[in-house]
Amino acid sequence: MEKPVADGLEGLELEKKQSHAPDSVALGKEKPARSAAAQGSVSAETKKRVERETKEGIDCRKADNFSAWYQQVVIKAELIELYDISGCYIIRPWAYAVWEKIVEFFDAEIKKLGVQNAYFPVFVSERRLRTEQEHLEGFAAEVAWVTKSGSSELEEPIAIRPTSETIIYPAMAKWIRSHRDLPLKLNQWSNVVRWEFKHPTPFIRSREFLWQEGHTAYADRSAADEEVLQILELYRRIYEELLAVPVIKGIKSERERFAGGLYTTTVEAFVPANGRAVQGATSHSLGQNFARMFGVYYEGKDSGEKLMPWQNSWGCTTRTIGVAVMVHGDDRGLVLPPRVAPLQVVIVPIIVKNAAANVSQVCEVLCLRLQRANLRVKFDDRPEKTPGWKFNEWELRGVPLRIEVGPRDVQSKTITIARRDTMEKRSIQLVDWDALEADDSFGREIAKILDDIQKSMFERASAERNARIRCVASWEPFMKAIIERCLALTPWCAETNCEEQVRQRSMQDSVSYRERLANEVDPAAADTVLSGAVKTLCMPFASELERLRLVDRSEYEAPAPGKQCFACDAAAKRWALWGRSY
Ligand code: 87F
Repeated sequence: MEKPVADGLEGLELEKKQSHAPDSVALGKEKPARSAAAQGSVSAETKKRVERETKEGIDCRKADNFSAWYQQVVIKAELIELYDISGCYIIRPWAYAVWEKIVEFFDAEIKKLGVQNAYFPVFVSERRLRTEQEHLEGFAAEVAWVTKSGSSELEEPIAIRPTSETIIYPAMAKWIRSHRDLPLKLNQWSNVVRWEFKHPTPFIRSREFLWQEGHTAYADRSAADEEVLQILELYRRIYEELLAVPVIKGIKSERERFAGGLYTTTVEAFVPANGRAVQGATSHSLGQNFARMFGVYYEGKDSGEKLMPWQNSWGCTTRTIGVAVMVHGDDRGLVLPPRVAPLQVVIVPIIVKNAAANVSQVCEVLCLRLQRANLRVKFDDRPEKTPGWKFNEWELRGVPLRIEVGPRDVQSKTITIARRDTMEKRSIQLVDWDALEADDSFGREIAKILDDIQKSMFERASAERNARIRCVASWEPFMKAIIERCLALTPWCAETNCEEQVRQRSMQDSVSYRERLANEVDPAAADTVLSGAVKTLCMPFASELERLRLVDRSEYEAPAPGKQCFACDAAAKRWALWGRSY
């Protein structure tokens, strides 16, 4: 029996989750606005309070206990709510809005490529699911089945889709008759269920998740191959341009590719805080394997002979959100890149009783101005919350930019802006309040700052990741890189046997390293050594090796002739990127 656990959250005081900063204020411990006004030092007082309150937000540090930190961030920033089925989470509006930004971008882009959306049933019969034994083999244990309706057993159990090849391809077989029906390009936005047994992590590994799955069929093999890469490029853009997370594009090894197809391409991300890689999204060439299994044939142009189309499939999931949280979040909570942030700017008034200046009115004008500049902005005019409480809450929730307006700002025609990514504060001089309403330079200026935040978040994440990729040519430095939670780029023979050897040997080496630490050097550090096997993340494309600048230009395509595999005696054929992954 599964116990309705909160997935490793037992240690968290969940019932206290509403009680970050706000409580001290709600309980009336402080009356900051009034006393501060009397002294004319609102901002100093506010600052002090923010510091106190911040400690009540996320109560552990990202660098000290990454998984506790992550669990707290996703809950306290209101991205997820826990659920009483292990591995299932409620996606709250704040996270769903991020997903909608990804959907909006990707959906528009695939439509430009001529892809059409459709929706297929969530259930699949056992017979259909089994049509495809080869690829199911490794996955069968993860398939969830419905066996009853009410109290009576179903005649035949039906599976809940873990992916939809077996649901979509029988329909495609009916719809594809002649070469005129090709290419056929379908996509569905849906949920899928995979009954994972590994430790669940919100967004990253959950038993139900949202995704898109694209399924396409071409007469022309090279057009199919081209699409695999076009889609992969869109996945890169989701990560790099929307989420400000750098990824590496490449092709999966034989061991890691989707078994039902010909080859798998991937975008791989990295979480510096714990040294784990994470598969971002995959785009597969299926060749004609599925067409053969599901009887997808069409009549050729000239001969009228029966031909099989070339198929692709590709998918990207709500995991994207988790990766962005892990990469950008800090000790204060979430840090959202402006392009996907549900709110890009929050305006917080510093209201001081009896002050002559009309702070609220100014805030409203600023808010309207930014709305008209198509920015996602909120004027946080809740009277029952102090400015410090609001600062704290919006920082926790990752809003990229805060605008503060106080009475002195109104007098001096300035506003204070605070960037969430760098926590940097500065004031901006405005020309005239009266002219503001008719002038859109303010909107443009804020939009420019948001662009700058987006850009610098990506640059910072890239620099952090790049510093953690090591190019190594033999076992010792390879293991050193892995133990130090880096990714390793190596010359590799590309043999499955060798990858298996590396897995096992790296596991043994980590265990003995851990034991040595525990017994001799530093017992406390032993617990922080990552366990688990090392695998190939991908064999990066030449274009990616060029971007990374880790190997000589002459070796972008492949290691120089004569180079040896870092792990065995064979000749090196490819560059491979290795790491521990989610
Ligand atoms: C789990 C249970 C049953 C992954 C599974 O990547 C089947 C599967 O086929 C399974 N987990 N896969 C591979 C999915 C391949 C492919 N499907 C379309 C994608 C992208 C979207």
